[in-house]
Amino acid sequence: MSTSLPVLGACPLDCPDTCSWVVTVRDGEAVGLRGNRDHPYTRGALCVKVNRYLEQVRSADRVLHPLKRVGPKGSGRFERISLDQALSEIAAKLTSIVEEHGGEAIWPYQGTGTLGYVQGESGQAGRRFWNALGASRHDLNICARAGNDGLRYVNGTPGGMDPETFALSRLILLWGTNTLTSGHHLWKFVQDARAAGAYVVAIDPIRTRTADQADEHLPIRPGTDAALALGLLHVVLEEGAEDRAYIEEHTTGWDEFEAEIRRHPPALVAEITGLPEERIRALGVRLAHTRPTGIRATMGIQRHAGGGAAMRVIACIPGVTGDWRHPGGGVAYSTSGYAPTGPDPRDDLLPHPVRTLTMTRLADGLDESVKCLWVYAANPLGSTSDQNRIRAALAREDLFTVVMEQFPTDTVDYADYVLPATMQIEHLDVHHGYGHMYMVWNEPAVEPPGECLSTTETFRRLARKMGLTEPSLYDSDLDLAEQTLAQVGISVEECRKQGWARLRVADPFVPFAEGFPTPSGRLEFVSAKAEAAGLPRVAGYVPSFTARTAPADRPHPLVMITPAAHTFLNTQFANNPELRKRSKGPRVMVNPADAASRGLVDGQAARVFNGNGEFRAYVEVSDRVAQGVVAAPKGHWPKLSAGANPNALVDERDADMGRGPVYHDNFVDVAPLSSEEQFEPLV
Ligand SMILES: Nc1nc2c(c(=O)[nH]1)N[C@H]1C(S)=C(S)[C@@H](COP(=O)(O)OP(=O)(O)OC[C@H]3O[C@@H](n4cnc5c(=O)[nH]c(N)nc54)[C@H](O)[C@@H]3O)O[C@H]1N2
Ligand SMILES: Nc1nc2c(c(=O)[nH]1)N[C@H]1C(S)=C(S)[C@@H](COP(=O)(O)OP(=O)(O)OC[C@H]3O[C@@H](n4cnc5c(=O)[nH]c(N)nc54)[C@H](O)[C@@H]3O)O[C@H]1N2
Ligand code: SF4
Ligand SMILES: [Mo]
Repeated sequence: MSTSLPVLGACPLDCPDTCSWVVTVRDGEAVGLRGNRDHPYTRGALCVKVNRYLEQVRSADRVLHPLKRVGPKGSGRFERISLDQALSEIAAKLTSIVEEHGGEAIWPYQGTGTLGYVQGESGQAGRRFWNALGASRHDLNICARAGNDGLRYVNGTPGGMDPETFALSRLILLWGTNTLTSGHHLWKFVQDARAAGAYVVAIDPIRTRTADQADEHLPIRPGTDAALALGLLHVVLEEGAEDRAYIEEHTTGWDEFEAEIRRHPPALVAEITGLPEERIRALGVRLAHTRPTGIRATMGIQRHAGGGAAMRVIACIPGVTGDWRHPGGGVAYSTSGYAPTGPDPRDDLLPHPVRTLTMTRLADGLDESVKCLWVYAANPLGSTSDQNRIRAALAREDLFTVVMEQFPTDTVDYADYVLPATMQIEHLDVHHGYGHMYMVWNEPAVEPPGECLSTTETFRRLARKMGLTEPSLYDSDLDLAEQTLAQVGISVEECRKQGWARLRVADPFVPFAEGFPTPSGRLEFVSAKAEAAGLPRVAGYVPSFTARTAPADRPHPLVMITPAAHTFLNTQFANNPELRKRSKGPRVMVNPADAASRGLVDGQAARVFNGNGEFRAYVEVSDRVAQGVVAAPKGHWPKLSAGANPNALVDERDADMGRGPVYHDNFVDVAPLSSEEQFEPLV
C-alpha cells in the first residue's frame, strides 16, 4: 500500500496573504493541496483560484520542454529541442550580444509570477547573473510603487499596521481595496472587530463584493481620494478632535498641512468626489470620535496619475488623529517594509554602472538599444500597459527574446526560445506575505516534470555554459533561503519545520511606537525629500488624469477601472477552463444609463475602445458602477479573448510617483458589436 506524505509549502502568488499550504504526496505525485490550519494568519483556507493549483500543475497546456521558434514572431510556432541545445545556443547568443553591444543591451524583464526570495521577485532571482553580465537594471515598479513612495514621504517606510490588529479597530476604512477578492484572509479580523462593535466603510468607485459586506459604501469618483481624506480631516478639526499632543510630539509640518486641510471643506470635497456632503460629514464625525481607526488601503488606490499623492495624504490621517498610539490604529498598505531584503544581489559584480529600464514602460523602452529581452515570471502581453505597442515592439526580428514560462502565454508566442519553468510544488523557496508578519517556507514536494527548471537552476546552468566563475552565482537554493532568513534572525530549521515563522516583532505590533524612520524621526506632513523629487512639499490632493480633465476635453466619455478578477491572479489561472467559465468571460460593467444611451443590453458582446486600441467583452449592465465609470477586470489572456484585453486601452503613462502604472485612469467608450463581429462564445 502506498503512503501519503504531507509537505509544507507556500503560495507563491502576488497576493498579500501568502498562504501556508500542505501538499499531500503519494508515490511521488501531488494528490492533494489544502491550506495549513496552523498558520496564524491564513488559518487553513486557500482561495477559489489556488484550490485549483494542482489542475494547473497537471494541465496539458504546461510547457515541459525547451522550445525554439520556427514560425514568424507572434505565431507561437516552435520545435522542441534538447535542454542542452537550448542552453548552449542561448549562452552563445548572450555572449555575442555582450561582446558586440555591451551587457546593457539585455533587459531582464522579471515579473511577479512568483514572489519567492529564492525563485522570484522578493529576492530578485537572477540578478547576480545579470550583474555579472553587466545587463541593464530592471525596475519592477508595476504593482505598488507609487503608493510605496507616497507612504515613504510621510512615514519613512511603506510598512504600517500589522493586519491582524484590525481585530482591535473600532472604525475600519477599506479604502481602494477589494478585500474579499484580493486578499480575503483579512476578513476574519474585520469580522472579529465587528463582533466587538466596529463599523466598516468601503470607499470604492465600484460596489464590490467587499462593499456589499460593509456597513456603508462610499462610491467615490475615481482619483479623488486625497480630497476625501482632506475633507474628513476638515471635519476632525471642526470637531476639535485632532490629537494635539501627538501632533506636537511625533509629527512635523503641521501648520502647513493644517492650512491644506482648511482649504478642503466638505462642500468643496463633495463637488470633487461626487459624494454627498452629509455622508462626508458623517464619516468625518465618526473618524473624529472613534479610536482606534484602522485604514486598509491597498494598490487599487494608487493606479492613477495622483495615486502616490492619495496614499501620502491617507498616511497623514493617523498623524492627526493620533491613531498610531493604539494597536488597531493606523494605515495598512503593505507589510513588505518589515520583510528581509533577500540575498545580496551582488551589485559589486557589475563591470560598470548600468542604466535602469522601467517595467511599466516596456513599449517605450524596447528601442533599438535593446537587443535581448529576457522575460521571466512575467506576462507583459497580458499585464503591461499599451498592449498593441508592446506587441509591435516584440515583433522586431532582431530582438532576441527568451521567455521562461510554465504556460503558453501570449508573450511566449513572441519568444525565440522558451525555457520550461517549475511550479511551486517543484522547487524550494521562502516567502514573506505583504499582508502579514510571517515568513513562509516552501519545501519542494515533487520532482519537476519534463525538463522544467527552477529560476535559480536555469541561471546556474547558463552561468556554467558561459564559463562564469563567480562563486555566488552557484549558491544553492538552501543557501539563498538561509541568507534571507538570517536577515530577520530566523533559522531555516524553525521555518521549515513549522512551515512559517513570525517576524521578531511584538504581538500586538505597534509600528511607530519608537518614532518614524524619516529624516526627522517624525511623521512628516511636509517632506523635503518630496520637494527635492519635484513633488509638492506638503501632502495634498493631486487629481488623477481622468479627474482633472474637464468634460469638454475628454477624448472619450467613460473612465475605465481594471481591477483584480475574483477568479484569476493577474494573468495566472486565466487558462484554467473552470475558472475561466466562472469569470463569465471578458466582461465590462456598465451603468444602466450609459448602457441605455449606447443601446447596450446585459449579456451582449461589445467593443471597448479608445485611441490606443480596443478589446471585446460581454456587457454587464449594473448600478454597481456609477454613470461615467466602467469596470473591466484584469487578467484575461488576449489570445483567449479575441486578441486583446483591457491593457490594450491603458496608456503607457506615469503615475505621479515612481513611474507607477495608471490602470484605473483612462478614458474609453463602449459600443455594441455588429452581428458579423461577434466573438466566440465561452467554453
Ligand atoms: N483574486 C485576485 N486577487 C489578487 C489579484 C488578482 O488579480 N486577483 N492581484 C493581486 C495583486 S498583483 C495585487 S497588487 C493586489 C491588488 O489588490 P487591490 O489593491 O484590491 O487592487 P485593485 O483590484 O486594483 O483595486 C482595488 C479596488 O480599488 C478600487 N479603485 C480603483 N480606483 C480607485 C480610486 O480612485 N479610489 C478608490 N477609493 N478606489 C479605487 C477598484 O474599484 C477596486 O475595487 O491584489 C492581489 N490579489
Ligand atoms: N489592467 C490591469 N493590468 C494590470 C493590473 C491592473 O490592476 N489592471 N495590475 C498589475 C499588477 S498589480 C501586477 S503585479 C502585474 C503583474 O504582471 P506580471 O508580473 O506580468 O504577472 P502575470 O501576468 O501574473 O504573469 C506572470 C507569469 O509568470 C509565470 N510564472 C509563475 N511562476 C513562475 C515561476 O516560478 N517561474 C517562471 N519563469 N514563470 C512563472 C506565470 O505562468 C505567468 O504567465 O500586472 C499588472 N497589470
Ligand atoms: S492567492 Fe492569496 S489567498 Fe489564494 S492561496 Fe495564494 S496567498 Fe492564499
Ligand atoms: Mo500587483
